[in-house]
Amino acid sequence: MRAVIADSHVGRRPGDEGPFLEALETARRRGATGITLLGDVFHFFIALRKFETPAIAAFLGAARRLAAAGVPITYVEGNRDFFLRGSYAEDAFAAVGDEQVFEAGGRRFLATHGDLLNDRDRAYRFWRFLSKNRVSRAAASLVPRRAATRLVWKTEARLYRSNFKHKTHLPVDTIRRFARRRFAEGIDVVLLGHFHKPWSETVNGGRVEILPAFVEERRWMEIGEDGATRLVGL
Ligand SMILES: [Mn+2]
Repeated sequence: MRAVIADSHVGRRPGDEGPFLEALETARRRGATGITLLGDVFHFFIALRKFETPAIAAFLGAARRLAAAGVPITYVEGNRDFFLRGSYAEDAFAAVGDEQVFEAGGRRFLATHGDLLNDRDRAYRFWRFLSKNRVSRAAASLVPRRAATRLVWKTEARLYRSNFKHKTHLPVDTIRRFARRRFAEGIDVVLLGHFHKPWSETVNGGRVEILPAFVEERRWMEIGEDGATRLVGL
C-alpha cells in the first residue's frame, strides 16, 4: 500500500509538526511500503542548512528512519518547496521531482502537486522558475537568513493574491485539459493536491482525484495493491 499526503503546511506555528509526523508513523504502522508527499509539506521549505528549523530537522530525521525501515518517501515538490533537488536534504528521499508515476493493480498513477497545470499562467510560471533555479539558490545562500525569509513571505503574499481565484473557484477546465493530455499518454489516475478541496471526476475514462489538505482535514489517501484508493485520517 502507498500513502499519499498532500499540503500539510507545517511551520505556521512553532511545534505544529506533531500531527504530520504522527501521520507518517501511522502510515507505516498501517502497512505502507512507500509514502508520497504531494507538495507543500511545509509552509516554506528552503532546503539550505541555514534555513533549517527544528521542524524540518525532525521531518528529515523521520524520513531517514522510515527509509531505513523499508518505507521510502517520494517528495513531489509544491510551490512552497525551494532548492530541494541537489540539496543536503535530498538523500532523505527516494526521489524528488515535479511528478511521480507509479503503478498499482494494473493502473498507472501520476502524482503532481497541481500548481503547474495552467500553462497559460505565465506570470506564475516565471515566478516558479525564478524561485527554483540555481541562481536564486546561490543568492539565497548569500543573503542573511532574516532578509531571505522576509522576501519569501512577501512573495507568498503576492502569490496568494494571484492564486486567489484558483483557490476559491476550482479551475475545472484547466484540470480536465491537463488530465486528458496525461490520460492520452497512458496514465489512468491523476492525483493532485494544492487546491485544498477534495474533488474527483472521471474524464475520458480516466480519473482525477484532488486530495484533501492534511493541514485542514488531517486526512490522506491510501492506494492498495489492487489500485483502489481510499481516504484515511488520524
Ligand atoms: Mn500548493
